[in-house]
Amino acid sequence: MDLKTAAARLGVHYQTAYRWVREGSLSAMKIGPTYEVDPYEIERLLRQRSVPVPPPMRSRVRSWDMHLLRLYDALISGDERMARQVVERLRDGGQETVEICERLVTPALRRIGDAWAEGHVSLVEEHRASAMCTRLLAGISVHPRGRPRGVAVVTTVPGEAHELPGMMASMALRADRWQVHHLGTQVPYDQLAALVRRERATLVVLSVTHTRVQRDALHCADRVRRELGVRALTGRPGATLTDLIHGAKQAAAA
Ligand code: B12
Repeated sequence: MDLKTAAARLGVHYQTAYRWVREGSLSAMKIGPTYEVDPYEIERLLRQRSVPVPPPMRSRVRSWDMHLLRLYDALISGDERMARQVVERLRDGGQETVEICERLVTPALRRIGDAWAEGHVSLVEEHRASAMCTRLLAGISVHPRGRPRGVAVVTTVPGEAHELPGMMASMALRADRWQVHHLGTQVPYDQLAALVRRERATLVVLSVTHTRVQRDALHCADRVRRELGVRALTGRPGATLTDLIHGAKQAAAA
């Protein structure tokens, strides 16, 4: 049978069946310009797909505090290999990226901020640690397959130079199947609006870490809603990624 019929039998889109052929998970023979699939191959794949796939093993973390301490020490001493090991071991043990952010990276950054404010950590040590966190987060970011819930734009308003919370917000949304345009920090309203229109975004997320920009962020979100007719969420220090995911889901459902 041809690939179109095979796709229909398998209950998937033609493009999906075509991708499977290209990847080698569905055997097909190319005859002229078309692919021919053996009906037995369809039966084999249907049988294979009907066997439930067990969820990934997730080992229990006995003490997040211990991992936090190790990560904090690694970040402060500039030991990137150790920091990567702490984070990747947890990831390989099945911990979700959002959980690693919330229970490990965010508390470590807060601790660094407190130590910096008290004069125990220097500016360069803090800069080095932040740069390490950026790379660690990029390394554990996930992009699950599937139809996106919507298109989100993540950034901060001018005056907000803290980029890690926005990065974590983008990671959390991507892990929850949003298509994300991550714009880094400090994007002026007009340019944000142009991109939102061009990409037909359905959600704008403004991260806030520096309390001084909270009002500007709320004002910007208000303009996004009124002028662009697009939902907008603003963060605040201490707000969680779980709050964000929840708010984004509500926005998508409304
Ligand atoms: C690293 C850092 C910097 C770096 C940032 C580098 C980088 N690449 O990002 C640099 C050096 C640039 C910097 C600069 C400054 N910083 Co600074 N910085 C920090 C530090 C140590 C970590 C920042 C961070 O990532 N925190 C974010 C996480 C860890 O916490 P969070 O805010 O709760 O984030 C969560 C939520 O935001 C949520 N989230 C994200 N998006 C969204 C969206 C929605 C809708 C929702 C619901 C949730 C959500 O997810 C995050 C993760 O869980 C903090 C310490 C701290 N306590 O945060 C200080 C801190 C934020 N900085 C501070 C200060 C004072 C400054 C400066 C003014 C210093 C100066 N004199 O120049 C400047 C301001 C720059 C500016 N204009 O923005 C203060 C802020 C105090 C205040 N009242 O706001 C802090 C708290 C340090 C302190 N203890 O005093 N900083």
